[in-house]
Amino acid sequence: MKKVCVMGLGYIGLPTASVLASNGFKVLGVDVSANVVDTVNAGNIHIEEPGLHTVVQAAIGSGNLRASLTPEPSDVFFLSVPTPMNEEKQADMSYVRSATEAIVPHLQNGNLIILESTSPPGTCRDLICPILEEAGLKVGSDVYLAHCPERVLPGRILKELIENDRVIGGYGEHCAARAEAIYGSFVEGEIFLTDVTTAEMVKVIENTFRDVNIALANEAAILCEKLGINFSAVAKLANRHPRVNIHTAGPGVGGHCISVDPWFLIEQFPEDTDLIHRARLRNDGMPAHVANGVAELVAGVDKPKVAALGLAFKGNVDDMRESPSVTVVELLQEKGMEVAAHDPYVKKSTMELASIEDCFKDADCVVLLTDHSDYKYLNPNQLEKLVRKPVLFDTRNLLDHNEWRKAGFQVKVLGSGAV
Ligand code: SAJ
Repeated sequence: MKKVCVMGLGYIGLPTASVLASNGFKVLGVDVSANVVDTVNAGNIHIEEPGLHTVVQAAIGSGNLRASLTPEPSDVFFLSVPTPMNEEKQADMSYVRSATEAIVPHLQNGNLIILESTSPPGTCRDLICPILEEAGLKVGSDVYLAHCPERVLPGRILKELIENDRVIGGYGEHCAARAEAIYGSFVEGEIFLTDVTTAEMVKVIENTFRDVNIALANEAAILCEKLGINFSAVAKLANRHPRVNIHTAGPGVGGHCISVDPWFLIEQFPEDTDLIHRARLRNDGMPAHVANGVAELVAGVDKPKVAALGLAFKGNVDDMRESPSVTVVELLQEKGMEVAAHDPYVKKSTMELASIEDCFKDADCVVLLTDHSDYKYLNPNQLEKLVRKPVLFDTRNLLDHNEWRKAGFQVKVLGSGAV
């Protein structure tokens, strides 16, 4: 099993393809975008991820990695395509479907197909298997099918791809064991074998666990605001209990995973997902809570200007997918406020980006939305001279509030009842 074809060269596919190439596999990376294919073939990358450029460059240089618009016959096919959500909060499985259909003409006896994309439980059994069987391929004897959901954290992808434990679900025993042979060649974490639908559910419930727990933190933060106490102090003390782990409150949950995957379960089982659904709504309601907080801080100001710090969905990444920071900015604009947004990581954005000086200049309120570490190094004494009104709303509890207060800022923190 030396020849590998990776369908989809995004956040997961490209790192996986290059790690496989650096472990001696002959890898063809396939993407529907000619721009992505050309970029990768030139040894460059189209996404921001620490260390990835070097690994891709080395993989292309070694001749083990090539990119193309079309698949070719291989021993193993990885499906690492997006599984986004449409406007109706339904899983859009069209990329998985078209990637499967694209490999069908190239499949040969003994080939292994591995679905890496996070997918609604039942995808391998009810979507991929029928496509393969319709093409006359018996799964489990002619070809093998497995699901090995990715679990990496953006910003640490290359490290986690190797170090994390992996769950491999097989469509029958042979399938999982074959996939284990591939992952075993580069994964240093433990590998656990199970059936395909269990593996699908494991991944979706991992991210749902996180979403529900973040919703609990956000709900507790709102209660603390009403009680006039500080959520971070409550969480810190509660977390001294050996079996309690209160998550961090913030302006909402973004990214392509945690804010999306719980909907897969809600869509499939609307009658049985009250808790998951409520948690989703709580997290989706946080941008409005933040926007209302800003509106209170600028009440009475004529044509207020807001300095928004951070557009990415979380700190130290350039990814704006489903970012609550973007939703906050849009809500502030809808309320008639002028917003100057800054982000040190985001390079391409549909939203206009301001330099840090232009962002702060004449602002009536500074709202920190994304927890980029860079913002800890801002000097409030200098910034106080740029703004019109020294008001800070820290929605991530990131900054040194004493320093900002000393510089003359009025400070509000999400989850804290005291301004
Ligand atoms: N967030 C909070 N409070 C917290 C933790 C996170 O508000 O206590 C927010 C973040 O700011 C962000 C969102 O939640 O907007 C999600 O951030 P994250 O760091 O929890 O998750 P992702 O989307 O970057 O990556 C997750 C990871 N899952 C977990 O940590 C359980 C990763 O391991 C998965 O592989 C990835 O989703 C995925 O692809 O599913």
